[in-house]
Amino acid sequence: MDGAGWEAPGREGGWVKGGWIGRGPAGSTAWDPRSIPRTARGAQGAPARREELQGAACPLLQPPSMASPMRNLLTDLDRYVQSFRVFLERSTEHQSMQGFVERHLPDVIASIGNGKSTINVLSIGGGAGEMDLQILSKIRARYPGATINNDVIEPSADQISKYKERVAQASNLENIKFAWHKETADEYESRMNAEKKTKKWDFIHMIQMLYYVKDIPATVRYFHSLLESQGKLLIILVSGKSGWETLWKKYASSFPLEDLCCYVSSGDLPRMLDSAGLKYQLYELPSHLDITSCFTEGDKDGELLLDFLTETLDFTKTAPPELKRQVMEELRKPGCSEIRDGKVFFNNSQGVIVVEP
Ligand code: SAH
Ligand code: HSM
Repeated sequence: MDGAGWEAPGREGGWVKGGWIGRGPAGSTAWDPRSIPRTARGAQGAPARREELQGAACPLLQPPSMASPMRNLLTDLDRYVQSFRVFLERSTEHQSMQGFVERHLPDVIASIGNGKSTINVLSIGGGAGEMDLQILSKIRARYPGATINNDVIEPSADQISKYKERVAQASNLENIKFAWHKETADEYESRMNAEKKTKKWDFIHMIQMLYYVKDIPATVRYFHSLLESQGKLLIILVSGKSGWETLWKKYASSFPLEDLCCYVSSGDLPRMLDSAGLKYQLYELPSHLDITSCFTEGDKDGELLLDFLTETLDFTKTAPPELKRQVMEELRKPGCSEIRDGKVFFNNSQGVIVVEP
């Protein structure tokens, strides 16, 4: 992967970057799920331990004896979804992904359904289905005669209901059967184990959701094991070159992770996948997020964006003033953002990882 820059508006590109990156060493040794326990990366880029992330070492937190009022954003899934929607409105996230779907997905899915009359697709954390439907339309186009089963694992009832509305309004979904499961990725795995099922899939995707599982390597390994012999696993995460990396490397230990989320970027995946001997391709997608409203006191959308950036429920009202001051200052710096025409554009570049069966 080269050091793809990110594109603020007005620069020459929209979506531009992609390319073959690497493969795991053939026959390399066993995967150690403990190697990167659900983690943020430490200051030197090494995985940090959960205890370190949760505050012991952080000078900005109150002493352990004083309970912090900060709660993880996922403790209120409705507010999480609300903040995600504002994030989508102010960012080019889905547009960047759409560029990938147009330019690269046809090659990725070129052989997943060869010789099959039914193609099984599993979406983990499918949200309101915007990206899912784009992916399905490419699979539909490549395999016009096949029936497609699309199963969605998604814990938010609100997201599922938006997804269903979108499907009801779409006109190009012939022969695609949808099934929604209101559960997390971990719950899906437990349910399958309890039912002693190992249903296989031709295409599995996890778009911007791996932050929310308990054990990232074990989750990737589990879902990879469900791939059919020609299947593919697509993972999208924030890029290791994004503003997220800068912000979270410095402040992950100050944010309330509460065992509900962690920081991981596409930059963490190669080590994990290499140690499992898996082959993969990486693509870098430039994207930005307009965070100007975060700097206007009392701006509701700005507050929701700050929640999303810090994974903290009501960050503005619950963060200690010194932490808030530092985070606001950090968000304007070049490691996180670019200031153009009086607006602050946070570097929201993403990494796409396509794992071979
Ligand atoms: N893939 C969609 C949504 C990404 S937002 C898109 O890119 O637009 C992350 C999604 O993951 C949310 O819809 C959230 O409800 C869901 N989610 C949160 N925790 C999860 C978990 N443990 N397992 C599966 N999905 C989860
Ligand atoms: N920590 C959430 C990062 C993200 N999710 C970006 C979607 N886009």
